Amino acid sequence: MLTLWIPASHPRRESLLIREKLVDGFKRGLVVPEGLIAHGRGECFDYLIGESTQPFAIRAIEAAVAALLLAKHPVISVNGNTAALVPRDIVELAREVNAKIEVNLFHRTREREEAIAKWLKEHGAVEVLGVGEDASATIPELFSERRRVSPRGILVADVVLVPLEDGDRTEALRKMGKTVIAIDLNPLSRTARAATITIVDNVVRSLPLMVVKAREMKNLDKSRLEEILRNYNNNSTLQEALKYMLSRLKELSESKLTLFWEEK
Ligand code: PTJ
Repeated sequence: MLTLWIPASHPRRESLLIREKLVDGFKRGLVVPEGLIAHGRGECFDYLIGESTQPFAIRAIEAAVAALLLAKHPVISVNGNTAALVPRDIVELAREVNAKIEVNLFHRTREREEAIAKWLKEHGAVEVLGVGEDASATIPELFSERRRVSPRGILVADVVLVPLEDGDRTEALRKMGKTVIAIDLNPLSRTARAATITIVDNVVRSLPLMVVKAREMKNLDKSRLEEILRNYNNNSTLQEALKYMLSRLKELSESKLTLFWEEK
């Protein structure tokens, strides 16, 4: 339950509410302290893109949804932050694209795996992989706890969605021949650069949008979905994200920034 009361008129209300969700997730044992630090880094990049979903992210979302709809074994990988921020959207997206949901943690403990699985089930998930003995398979060349995966999930997946990730696993999954979709506000992170498709946007906006797009795109022909995927270029997406940040900063640096009229 969120405990902080924020007036409806507060100019930073949305942002404060997102923070509160993470703090609440931390108290529930879903989020690790490192997750709170990661969120702060994300917030900074969100400022730079104007805290709104930009066209380069929408194009990446469409390509990502096309990849998920075309996949034979799509999997949504869930960590603490994602579970705390968008539990219902994870479940809905999995339903729309027929994907499995798997818990995969960098700071893995049995208690967290179970708490996250329980939380997702409370939000409608029927099955959550990657808990306890189910995470019995290993991703080669990966030494973090993220190497432990389900033989029915990430191990056999052809497409894996990894919201808020650290770079090593993305690279390892790519080396295994999988399509990796990352959601990362930092276009310069190793994850963003190693993924097949990178959605440079806040997970709180992009996952709900993926659900909407999945509902729309489900009815498209396979050939149209393949075309969307073929026309997508991740290097261009990352370049566009950086160019957007640059132009926004340039514009802001040439405008009046002080809030009071008497300040020059
Ligand atoms: O729950 P666990 O144990 O699996 O741990 C999860 C964290 C997030 C702690 C772990 O994956 C981690 O340490 O990640 P990093 O290396 O800090 O990377 C997180 C990335 O996500 C950074 O590039 C942030 O900019 C980005 N990020 C943070 N919040 C958001 C975000 N991207 C999209 N939406 C956000 N809300």
